[in-house]
Amino acid sequence: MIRVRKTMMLAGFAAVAMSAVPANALSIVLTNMGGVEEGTDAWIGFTAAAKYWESVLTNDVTVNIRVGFSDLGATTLGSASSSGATYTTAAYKTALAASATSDLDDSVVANLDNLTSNNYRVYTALGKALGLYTNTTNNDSTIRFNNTFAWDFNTNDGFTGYSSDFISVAVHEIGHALGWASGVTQSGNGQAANTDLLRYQNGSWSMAWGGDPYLSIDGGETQIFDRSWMSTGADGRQTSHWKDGARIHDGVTCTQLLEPQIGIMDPTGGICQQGIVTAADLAVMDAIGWTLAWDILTTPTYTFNSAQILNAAFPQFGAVPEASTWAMLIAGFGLVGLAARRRRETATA
Ligand SMILES: [Ca+2]
Ligand SMILES: [Ca+2]
Ligand SMILES: [Zn+2]
Repeated sequence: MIRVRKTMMLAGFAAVAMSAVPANALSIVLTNMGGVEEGTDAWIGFTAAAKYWESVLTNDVTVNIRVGFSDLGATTLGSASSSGATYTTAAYKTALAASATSDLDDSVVANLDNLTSNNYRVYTALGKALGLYTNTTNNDSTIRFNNTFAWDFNTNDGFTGYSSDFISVAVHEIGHALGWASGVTQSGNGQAANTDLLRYQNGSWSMAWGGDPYLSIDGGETQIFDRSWMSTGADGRQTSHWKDGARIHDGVTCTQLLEPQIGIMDPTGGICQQGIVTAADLAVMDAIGWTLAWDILTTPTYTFNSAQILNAAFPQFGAVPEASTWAMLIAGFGLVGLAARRRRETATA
């Protein structure tokens, strides 16, 4: 097991990176289960994704995530299996109110009476942010990538062949691990969890399967940034996601988006499709108990794509330098160059 610590990758450019770390900061500790050895494309991708979440969430907690590869079948890019704990809804509401720091939080807290379930389930990573979960050593989530897919690890230069965006899937799966998830199930007996306090249908708080669910921070009156439809379950998409954006996708050639995705927590990632984090993704994180590095309500058009996420963590990959420069960078930083390894990832679980 290799524990991926921030200090390892900061070695080459410590002065630049450390100046951006706030006094209070999230720390995501990645533990390799196989295929994510230090210096590999997968390690760089996972580390960049983790550093992105660390840069936007300021809660002073440590989240432990195991990462690896498995054969997840023909249609699944990645998966996150996360630990959780159940609290009385009263205790959960108290913790959420106590953690409120933003205008967005104040709006959520003002509408907590709409949440009428008896109990509420919270992933352990989110529980740490809320002060509900204090164990610091247990694993919070296990993330697996499909080892049968072709992955592209650097979207600065587009996609090589018909491949999928590794970093955006890593950001998406870590998003689930941090609590971007629903408890809505087809049986109707799903326990309200994580993002469900924001889930409404026709102005009323709802845990129903199907229909037209959306997330709201103002008691169901409006959608978050006017577009926060959710997957319904009945639409064939898992309920822990935004509503799937219309697209043309044959599973072989490049996917064609017919409308912008609501955010990185869209349920599907297409071939040759760059993932993009939006203000809506982050607003939900703020609402469920995390503290953001800035007031997201002031930046409703915020976006950050997978290339920007890679470049923020590993600036040496950002400019797509000429071949001779690549060799120098690789030697200088002791990393395996992404450019030299543009091929189907063959890591094994
Ligand atoms: Ca590429
Ligand atoms: Ca918050
Ligand atoms: Zn997902």
